[in-house]
Amino acid sequence: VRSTGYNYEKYNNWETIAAWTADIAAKNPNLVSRSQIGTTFEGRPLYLLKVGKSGSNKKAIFMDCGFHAREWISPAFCQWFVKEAVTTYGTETLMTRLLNQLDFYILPVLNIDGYVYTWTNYRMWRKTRSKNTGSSCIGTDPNRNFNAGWCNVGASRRPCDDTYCGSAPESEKETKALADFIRQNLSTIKAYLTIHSYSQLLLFPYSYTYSLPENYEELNAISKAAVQELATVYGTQYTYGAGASTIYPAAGGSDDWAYDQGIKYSFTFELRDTGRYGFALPESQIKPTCEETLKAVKYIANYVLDH
Ligand code: ING
Ligand code: ZN
Repeated sequence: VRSTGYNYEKYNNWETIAAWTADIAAKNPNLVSRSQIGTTFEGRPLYLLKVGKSGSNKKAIFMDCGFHAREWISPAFCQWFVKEAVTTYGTETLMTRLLNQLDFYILPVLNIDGYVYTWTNYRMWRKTRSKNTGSSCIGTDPNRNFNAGWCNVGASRRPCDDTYCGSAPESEKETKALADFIRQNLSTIKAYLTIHSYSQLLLFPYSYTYSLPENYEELNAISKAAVQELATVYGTQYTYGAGASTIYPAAGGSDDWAYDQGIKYSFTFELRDTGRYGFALPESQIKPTCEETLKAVKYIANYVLDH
């Protein structure tokens, strides 16, 4: 099992990440395979990596990164996760167990067009880059575009706003491709993880309502343990809880939608920091952020495996 000469401690542009998806799959055929679940508005391929030892009747965990274009630490974490998987399989006990018994579906960048735009035009772009009929403003907030209390709260119906919910649920090619893939794999996907930044939070449903999910106590206990694990690495403190009360009420999020599809372990991570650098987290923090986040993700995956 090999990694590549890739630089995981820098932010990589889309061209580099796209080449990396092909390379990591080609070099680790026993653990990684690449597929394409759709294309973006501007025509870029939505690559998905399946990471795990082949086996039958495996549960799966879906994790995506790069919903919001400016949250660069998020795609960096998905890349880090896959790197750790292929380099520690067979030597690290927990990772070996996870990959033997689970498949991870990793979507390294969902909002590729937006990500490219943050590299070429405007670092603080958040939304997709799709055209809006009747407006000169561009883009929809992909995390307001899911069919979960769609546009009822904490979202805007104005195309010029950063939290524009879109013309309809799944109006974006990117969110539709993600939702279609999850619907097609609902029998195996037991957990949904979506990686954002910043604020150091571990959130779970619901965000579209103050009502609590049926397994609230369980999700709260998992979150408490996961952030405890995370803190063992560098002492980074995370807050956790249901989205609406912990951060703000917001409808149309992917974690709420996945939960309502029956995926009972559904979480949103908000990675470092708490605002000093915000979205412009320095590259020197990529490694520590990814190392600590990896601990929490592995904890959740192991829990899901046992339940
Ligand atoms: N935060 C998330 C956002 O989309 C969130 C918070 C999570 C909202 C889950 C709704 C559902 O606003 C960031 N930083 O994007
Ligand atoms: Zn975000």
